[in-house]
Amino acid sequence: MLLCARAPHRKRNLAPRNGVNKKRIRSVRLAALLAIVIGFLATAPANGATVVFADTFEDGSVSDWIRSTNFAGTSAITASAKAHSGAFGLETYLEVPPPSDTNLFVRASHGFVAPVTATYPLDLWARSTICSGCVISYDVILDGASLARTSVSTYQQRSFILNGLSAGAHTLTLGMFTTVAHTGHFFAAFDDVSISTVVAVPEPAGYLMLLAGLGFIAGMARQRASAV
Ligand SMILES: [Ca+2]
Repeated sequence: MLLCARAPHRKRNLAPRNGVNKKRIRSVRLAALLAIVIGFLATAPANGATVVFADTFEDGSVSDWIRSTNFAGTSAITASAKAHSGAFGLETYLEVPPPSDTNLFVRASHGFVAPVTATYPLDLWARSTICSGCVISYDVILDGASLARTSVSTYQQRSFILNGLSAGAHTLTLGMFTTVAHTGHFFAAFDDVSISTVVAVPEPAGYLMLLAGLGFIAGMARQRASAV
């Protein structure tokens, strides 16, 4: 009798419970979707990187770069086939210095404007050349301050973080430096130079919300699968 009396009661409450469960499922599903949307918005960069200055030298010209040197003989800056990518790279070189000349440089400079005071990554590829009995390096200089003086005979990728670069005009200088080089063609070469703004770093909380939302969705999928 007890079972018979309770059975209809269960049936009467079953529909409302399912209704509550459906509402709960819808609420959880909505919360999960909101978490995913908020997480996505929080993880998406607020703004993409903006290129402040770039040169691949693929126009075959370096006429927009300014040469400077302390060598009295033959020197040049040119778009040459010494490229990391494409057909052209920037080459700075001098020819046949006398043994008595030391600390020679040939440089190419280019101005750029930082739109705001901020941190700017500077990326480029660079190499110097082999020198027997002497040293040849490539120079990377910003506003007259050395960022790198490196001797390497194959192209290498370099990245510099220009911290707190003030808004306004600046000068990037690339070039070769040599000590006691003589009787040869001495160069440093560069390619794919770029200065850009920093891409916004996603907030960790955004990733957590995104993962939470995905977790909810996965959980719901498992529940539905087990219910079937
Ligand atoms: Ca190139």
